[in-house]
Amino acid sequence: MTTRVVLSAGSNIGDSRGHLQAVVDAVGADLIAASAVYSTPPWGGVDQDDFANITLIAEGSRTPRQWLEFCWELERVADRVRNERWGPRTLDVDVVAAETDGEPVISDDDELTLPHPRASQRAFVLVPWLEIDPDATLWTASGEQSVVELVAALDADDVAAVRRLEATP
Ligand code: PH2
Ligand code: MG
Ligand code: MG
Repeated sequence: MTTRVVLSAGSNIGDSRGHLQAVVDAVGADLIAASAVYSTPPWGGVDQDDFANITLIAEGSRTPRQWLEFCWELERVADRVRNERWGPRTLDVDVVAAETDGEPVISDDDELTLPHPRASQRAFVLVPWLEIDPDATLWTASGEQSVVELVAALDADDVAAVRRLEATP
């Protein structure tokens, strides 16, 4: 079995570029594509520094649950402290969506909710994703939607505020 995942990584404490590069390095041979680094205003209403964000596509033998645990391990290595919801962090790595043997994984597990329930509202996830997969689709409550359409439905100012920095972390 092969699982393809879309991962979103973000950082706004410490060496953000370094934390994002560590994610790319850890994915290693499973990496299909990594977006450029984007500078993005904080989403979610907490007053904090801008984030550096990347979106990755990876594929390998890990199950969706094992990809989640891989993300947690990367956060642990980055000394992530869990305090305020949507607050500042050294590194957050989320599984946005997964497909096992080409079939979308839909899960309402408390720890592994797939697709990520807020991905469709987040320009900082969707805009970098489109860079590496212009045909991307996401399963939402209203069915399968193209990421192009989801971005078009977001506030144009929020989309414009997601700024591409450079080709690698
Ligand atoms: N992560 C959050 C909350 N808000 N905003 C941006 N721009 N980027 C993030 O990665 C981010 C956020 C919690 O997961
Ligand atoms: Mg997150
Ligand atoms: Mg997270």
